[in-house]
Amino acid sequence: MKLRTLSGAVAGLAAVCALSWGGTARALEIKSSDVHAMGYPTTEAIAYMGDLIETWTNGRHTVKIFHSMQLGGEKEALEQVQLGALEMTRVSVGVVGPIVDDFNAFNLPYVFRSIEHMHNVVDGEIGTELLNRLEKGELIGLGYMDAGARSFYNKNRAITSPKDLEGLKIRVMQNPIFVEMMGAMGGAGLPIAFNELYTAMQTGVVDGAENNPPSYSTQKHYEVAGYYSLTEHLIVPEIFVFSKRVWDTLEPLDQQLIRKAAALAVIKERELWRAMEDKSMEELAGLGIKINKDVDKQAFIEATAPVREKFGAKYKDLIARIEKVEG
Ligand code: BDP
Repeated sequence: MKLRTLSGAVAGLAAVCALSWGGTARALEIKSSDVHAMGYPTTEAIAYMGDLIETWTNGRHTVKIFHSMQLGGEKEALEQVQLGALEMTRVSVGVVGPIVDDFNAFNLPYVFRSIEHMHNVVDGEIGTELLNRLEKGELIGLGYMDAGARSFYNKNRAITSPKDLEGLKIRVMQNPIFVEMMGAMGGAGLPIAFNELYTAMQTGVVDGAENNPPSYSTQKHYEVAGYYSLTEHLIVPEIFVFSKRVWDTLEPLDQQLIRKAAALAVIKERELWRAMEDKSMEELAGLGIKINKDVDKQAFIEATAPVREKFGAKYKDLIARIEKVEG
């Protein structure tokens, strides 16, 4: 939906809500967690969503953000949301696969041909279908956010082809797919929570990790892993979810308002993301980080074919549909 149409729809909805709530509807402080600090596109988009919700409900509902890993890693955050102890969280789809496994179709290396391809998939019927399936994992899927493409960084050397990963221990997100992906590429994958990663690299538990430029830069991972090679092997979107347990206690009109605010937050994050990615690359270059663009992508695509075959077997139809989407 276009931004203006959406805003118009929201204004109407807010008016209806104001008439029908009277003084009795419950007030909720929506606690939302994120591993990133304020200023990052995801946290800022949730803050924006919070402002909208607060305005539209005349302050009856508010959003409080627990940023910068105050509540720990993403696996734990998702568990808290499933239990209803936390209302909302924004996480990488990377850690959602173990809960609703269809999401693993998005977690396969090189399954998306480009960012545009990923956008077309998550913005289309496949994206909606998967968001709806989160309900069976006690979650309400509110929307996707951008996270660009993930590439390798380490303290030893530039990565040009899979053979450069041999002997390197690389941290991956907590999902078996990524461990196998690393194995297929020639390295060793160690699943470690994001909040433990800096120390893990500093103390040599791992030699490096993989992530998008904004995460690499804002977490200052370059201080302990100064070679960044643009392999772009994963295009994993982010997702923000609401606790189904809490959701089910909300008035339908409140639910609609939250969904509208979420849709606007998605648009906001995408804008912020574009700017942040450019800014991060400039910052990294300015810091003298060794950015390697000379990557044999085809060799990485070929090396990871067995991972797509093995894990993709379960979602053959879904993957065939993803392939057909343009972009
Ligand atoms: C970042 C994501 C964040 C993940 C992190 C990771 O924004 O949600 O927790 O990667 O690698 O890009 O764990």
